[in-house]
Amino acid sequence: MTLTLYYSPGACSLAPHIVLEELGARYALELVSARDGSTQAPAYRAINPKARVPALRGVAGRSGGADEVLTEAPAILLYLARAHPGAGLLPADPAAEARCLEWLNFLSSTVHGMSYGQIWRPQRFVADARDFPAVTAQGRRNVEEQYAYIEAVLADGRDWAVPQGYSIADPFLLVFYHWGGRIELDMRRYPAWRRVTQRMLARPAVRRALAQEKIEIG
Ligand SMILES: N[C@@H](CCC(=O)N[C@@H](CS)C(=O)NCC(=O)O)C(=O)O
Repeated sequence: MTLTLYYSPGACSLAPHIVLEELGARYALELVSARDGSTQAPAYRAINPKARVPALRGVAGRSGGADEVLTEAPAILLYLARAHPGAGLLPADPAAEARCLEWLNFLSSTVHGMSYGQIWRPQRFVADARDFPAVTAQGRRNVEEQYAYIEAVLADGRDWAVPQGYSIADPFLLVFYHWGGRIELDMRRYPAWRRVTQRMLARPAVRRALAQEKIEIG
C-alpha cells in the first residue's frame, strides 16, 4: 500500500514529510489544515479521531480511526526509520537510539503539547477566556526556557541532535526552530541550534519538503 501522509504546512507533520523525502519513499500527501479547523471535520475524524496531523496511512494496525492509520509524530518517525533501516535515520546503538527517543519525547510532550499548546490553544488549559492571556504568557516563558536548554545541549560541538549522526530527531527539531520564528522569537539567540538548522537546510530532502509545503526557514 502506498503511504499517505496527512499534513498541514509547517505543522509538526513537516518532520515525517522530511523523513519520507529522505527515504525516497513512494508516498502521497493529503492536506488537512491545522489552522482553519479542517482537522476537526467529521471526514478527518473518521481517519484520526484525535483530530490532529500528522497521520500516516499504510501502516498495519489501527488506533481508533481508519484501518492502517498511524498517528503521533514520534511513532510515525520511529516507524519510518525502522521500516527503512538502510537509511540509518535511527542509531543502532541502544544508548544512541534512546537519546533519539529522548529528543522526540521532550519535543512532543513538553515543548509541543504543553508550551505551544498554552500559546496557541489556551482553551485546552483553562475554561475562562479571561485567563487565556496569562496561559499564553506562561507558554512563552516555557518555550524560552526550553529553547535555552536545547541551545545548551547543541552547543557542545555536535553536528546533529544525536552526536552519532543525522537522525529522525533532526527533522523534528527543525519544526520547533520554525515555530520559534512563528512566535517571533529572535532565533539568533540560539547560534548552535542555528548551525544545526543550516546543516538541515543544506539537505536536498529538507529543501524539497519545505518547497512542497511552501514554507521558508531563515
Ligand atoms: N501528539 C500529537 C500532536 C499533534 C498535533 O497537535 N498536531 C497539530 C499540528 S502541529 C494539529 O493537528 N493541530 C490541530 C488542532 O489542534 O486542532 C503528535 O505528536 O502527533
